This record gives sequence, C-alpha cells and structure tokens, in this order.
Amino acid sequence: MTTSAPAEPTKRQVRLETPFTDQKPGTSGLRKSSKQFEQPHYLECFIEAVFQTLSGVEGGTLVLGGDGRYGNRRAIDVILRMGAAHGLSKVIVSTNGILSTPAASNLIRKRDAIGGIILSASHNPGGPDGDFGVKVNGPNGGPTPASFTDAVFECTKTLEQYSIVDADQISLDTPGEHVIGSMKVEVIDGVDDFVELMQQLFDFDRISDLIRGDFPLAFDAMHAVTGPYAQRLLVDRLGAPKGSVRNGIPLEDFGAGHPDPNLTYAHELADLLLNGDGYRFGAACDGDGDRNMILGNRCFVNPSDSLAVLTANATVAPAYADGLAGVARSMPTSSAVDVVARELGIACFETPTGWKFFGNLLDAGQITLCGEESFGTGSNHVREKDGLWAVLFWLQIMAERRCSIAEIMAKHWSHFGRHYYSRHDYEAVASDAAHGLYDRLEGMLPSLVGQPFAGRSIGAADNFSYTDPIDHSVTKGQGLRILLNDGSRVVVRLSGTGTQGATIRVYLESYVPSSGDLNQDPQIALADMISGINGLAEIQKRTGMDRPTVIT
Ligand code: G16
Repeated sequence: MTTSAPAEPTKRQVRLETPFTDQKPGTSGLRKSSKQFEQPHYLECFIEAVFQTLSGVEGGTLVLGGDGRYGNRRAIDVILRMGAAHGLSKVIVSTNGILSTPAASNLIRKRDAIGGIILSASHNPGGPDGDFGVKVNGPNGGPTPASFTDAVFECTKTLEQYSIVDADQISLDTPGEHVIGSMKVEVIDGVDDFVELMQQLFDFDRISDLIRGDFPLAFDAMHAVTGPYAQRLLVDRLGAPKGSVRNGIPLEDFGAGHPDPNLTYAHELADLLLNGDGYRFGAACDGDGDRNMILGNRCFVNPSDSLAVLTANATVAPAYADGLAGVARSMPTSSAVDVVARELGIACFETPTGWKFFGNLLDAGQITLCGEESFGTGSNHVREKDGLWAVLFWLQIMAERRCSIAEIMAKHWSHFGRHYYSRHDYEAVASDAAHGLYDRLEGMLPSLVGQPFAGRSIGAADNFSYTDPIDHSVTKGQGLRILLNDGSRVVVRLSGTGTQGATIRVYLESYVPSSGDLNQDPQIALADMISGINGLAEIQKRTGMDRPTVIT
C-alpha cells in the first residue's frame, strides 16, 4: 500500500456559455462518440448533473472505473476532482481504472456505495474515432431507472456551471490510498472481489477438474476489460492452459476491433469453434464484460437459448442448488425460457429491453435469473448482466453433465422443443429513414390483425408497453410486435445504444415442438418470416441495404 501526501485543492466554479442539450442517456447511459466527449466541458457537464441528481453524494462513497477505452483515464481524473468538489467522502477506483460492469455492480453492493460511475460504451468500438460512454448505477448496484436518467437530462439542459477542484493526477498503477482534500481515494485491485464472488457461486473444484482434463478452451477478451478477469479465473484459478485467454490485454481501441461478442465481430473465435475441432468450449465477452457469447465445438448457443438452458440446469451450481424464485427476459428475447419456467412451476416475467428493468424484480426477490437476447445473462448475485458468470455457469453445467455443448442443446430441445430465433441488425441507417420505417409500421399495426403473414395469419400487433409489477411505473413504446396465430412472432425495434444514425433490429421467433424438425438452420426455418417482414416494412427499399449488417 502506498500513501500520497494530502493535496490542498482549490475548488472552482466553471461557468458555461451555453448548456449542452444532447445529453439524453439511452438504453445504457450516455453514449456518444469520443470526439463529442472531447468537447470542452462536455463530460464535466454530464457529471455535474449526475452529482446534482444522485442521492447521498455529500459524505457518500462512489465506485469508479471503466473498460479501459480511450478517454477512460482522463474521465477518471475529472470525476475524482469533481467528486471532491461535491463532497464525496470516498471513491473506490480500480487499478489502472480497469473495472468491468458486473465487478462494479458487486463493489457498489459490497461496499455500501451510493452508486457507481462506469466509463464504457459497452460493445461499441473505442479509440479517438470510436465511442465513449458514462453509465451511472444506483445503490443496488444496477443501472439507474428512467426517473433518474430523465432528471439528469433535464439538469444538463439548464446547467450554468460546474464545480471541480484543481489537484494532481493520482497514480492508479498499484493499490493504495490517496486523498484529494478531504475525499479519500482507495485504489483497489478490481479483480479480487469479483473472483471471490464467483467462488461463492460455483464449484471451482468441479470446473477445474473438467478444465484440467482434455478440455481445450478459447476465451476471447476482445482486448477489452475481461482479459485480466479471465486470466485470473480461467488460467490461474481453474487451470486452463496458458494461451486460453486470447486478446487478453485491454487496449484503448480494443486493437481496432469491435468488442461485441457475436458471430460477426468475434468471427476469429467463431471460426475456431464452428469450423474446426481443436476446441471444446469457446466464449467471448464485450467491452465492459457484461455480455457473453457461448460456443461449443461446431455449435453456437443463441443467447435466448442460453438463458433457457441455465434455467433448466440451474441447480448444478451451488448458488442455485435450492432452485429459482423466478426468471425474467426482455420482450424481444425468445420464449424458450418461458417453457422451462412453466415446467419448473416458477414465474417468468417479460420486461422491456434494458437491464434496469430487472432491478426491481431482483431486489424484491421475485426472480433469480434473467437474460436478454443481446448476449446478456445474469442473476441476483449482482444487478448487471455478467459475461464471465455465464461462462462459469456453462462450464459448471459441462462439468456436471460431462457432455458437449451440442449435446446439451440437443437434449434441451428434445425435451422442451426449439424456439428458432434470429436477430437481423441494420446498423448506421440514416436516422430519418429508420424512424420513417418504424413510424409507418407502427401506423399499420391495427390494420394487420387478421391479415396473412408468412403462410400464417396475424393474431395481434402492438407496441409493447410494460407495467412494473413492483413500483407500477409504466414504460411505453418498447418495440413493435407482430404476433402470429401459431405463437411465432416478429419484433421490430430501434436500438438505444448506437451512436451513428439509427440501428433497426428485427427479431424473429418460431417454435417447433420436440416432435418437430429440431436441426434446421434458423435462417432457413425462419425464411418465410424474414421475407414477410422485409416486404411488409419495406426494409431494403427504405434502408438502401440489401442485407442486415449483423445476423445473430
Ligand atoms: C444495453 C443494456 C441491455 C440491452 C442492450 C440493448 O446493453 O444494458 O440491457 O439489452 O443495451 O441494446 P439495443 O438498445 O442496442 O438493442 P449494453 O451491453 O450495451 O450495456
């Protein structure tokens, strides 16, 4: 432990000529290009609004860190100096400012913090020409609700000044304690607490036994935050061979990659697993470590199916050995988990897209597991989705079942039936074109009911609205649903996380019972629905794109 001498900071009020009016947080915090964040006072204004809105700042403890992308270090410096100006008593920062989103959630809960600020644009590319982001989590460790982010946005629009102190930059190279005026800064190893938490949830001996056998695995950290966590967990603790963690050094621009763990952006890993026989297990996580992709030898696990399999096999993990209170999924996620929940006799909730909607259900003890089609799964151990937790959970299932991922999937479908599922993303579409498409389709919804679609007929069509069962808040306009009379459906949504133009997401789902054909390519199984929605929504014509940018 090192201790630096107390600094004597000068507090300044910086006056603004005009406030920023574009700081409306999206699905997951304020996400903009690095260039926008580099405008003078831009970051400071948003942080000022956060400190004015967050409860308990004066005298409180805050957790701070990020995914290591370009801008991380500068932002930490600014937030520390603004935190001191606003009277925080302590800030807990991770070494080198590297802290995954689930690890931050854990620390907030463990250290009774008033919340946390996580510097990440998640799966978006980083670097001077990439994106930066600020996520604010509340005292339960989860993303703050819309009431908070709306209040922050309102505040930014009328801000006239912000407070900051002048102080030397604190070294984040090693754990230690520092002060900025009367505010303590505790620099901790961000990995330790997370590893300890994982050890409480899973049987490391069993997993290690599996991994130390003939079990070549590849984990792709995509040069983002999970590298140090995966190295410590998979290699140092569980005994995976050196080299099992690929792209394990966090880089400011993610090695010029796109840290989104899907078949398009994690294609090197996908090639290794899907086109070769050298590995039995593959996984990747995104920029800030909350998303995960699971692959077996010649087998891709769709995230919706992943949630269903974890639910069906939950009791193999010590933390869930007594069973689950309930489960939840976001609306566009397939209903594969619903079928499992029905058999287990537990509740299954359908929420809007965004992890924050699981928070109340988790806090109220109504659910234990939850997940989203966007490569997110998690449990009540933190209040964020957790990429490495999902990886360990899959390894635990393999350690118990002693069979391949493909066999686990085949067994699951032969019992529960299969929800063929795919998501088609049209990225960086001109904003007007995307909104035009969406608004037109929304306007058509009432007239669609009863119409033929993909050889079936449309039973219902609406824009999804959610009433929170705990606080009864209502969230409207969460995605256009076209529900077919055989239980199949198409959902169209505009992404809340992109920064260039707009991203249209089309979600397709169709159920085949266990007696049906369980081994089709999803693109073929869903082909008539794909052409149906392309025609109905005029996707090609309106976007000018002849195919999606990403198909999951
Ligand atoms: C964020 C939220 C997720 C949500 C996703 C949706 O993910 O945390 O809960 O599913 O956005 O993204 P979109 O609106 O683009 O479909 P992340 O990993 O970016 O924080």
